[in-house]
Amino acid sequence: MAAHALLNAFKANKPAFGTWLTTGGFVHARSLARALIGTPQQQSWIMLDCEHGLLPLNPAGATEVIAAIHGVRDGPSALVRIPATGHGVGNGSEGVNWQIKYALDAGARGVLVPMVSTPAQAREVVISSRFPPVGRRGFGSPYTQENWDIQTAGEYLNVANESVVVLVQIETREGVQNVQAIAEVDGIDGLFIGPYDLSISLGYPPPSPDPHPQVEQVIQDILTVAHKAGKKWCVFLKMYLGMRIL
Ligand code: 3PY
Ligand code: MG
Repeated sequence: MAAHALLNAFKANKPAFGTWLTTGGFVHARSLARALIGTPQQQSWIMLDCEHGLLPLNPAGATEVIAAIHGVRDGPSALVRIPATGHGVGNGSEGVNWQIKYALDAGARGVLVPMVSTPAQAREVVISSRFPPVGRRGFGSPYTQENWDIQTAGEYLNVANESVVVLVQIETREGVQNVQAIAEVDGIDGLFIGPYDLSISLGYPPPSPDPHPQVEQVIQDILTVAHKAGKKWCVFLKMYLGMRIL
């Protein structure tokens, strides 16, 4: 099985610390991945932020950074936050569908989709992330397995559905209202809090640095819902310094 530090942490039922990356560059990304090995929190993932970061999906953006990170032996898992939001789902699920495909074809170990507000949107995210018969992710990239350190495309196909981590952001008022149904969608691995969007969507000021106490309560309630559904809960520890998945 290919290296997948985040999945290993999930299987060991351990909190998984990670780092947020907003800029590109092969050498920069490889140095970061190497630097995370042996950190006190055993950081197991790097999130490539193609939504609000300065990192394009393609060309020479996430694709190169994923290769750089996965070239580090026993390094962290590269995940991609795609630019499209759950609101883009429907009528062919425009951005969400092809952007998940680009990120996963480039070898990402998982995806994060912003602003998922309904179970239908969450289901569409899962369907875009999994090969048939579970979903309808297309197959054909000659590069994907190389970035998983897997010999053949067939071997990648055998492990992808159970190895790709699928995370959605709960950060809208509607998402909070539907959070239980979203958490219960099969194939969703975790709910990721977006503290800024969540705060402004609920009518509170943005975190500075902590969220408003009412927003904090909502965040704690989402933790309860996620764990009850057997899913992970993901939160920023300190804006732009680190985050963890519980
Ligand atoms: C938010 O706080 O809304 C985020 O998505 C963090 O980037
Ligand atoms: Mg957000």
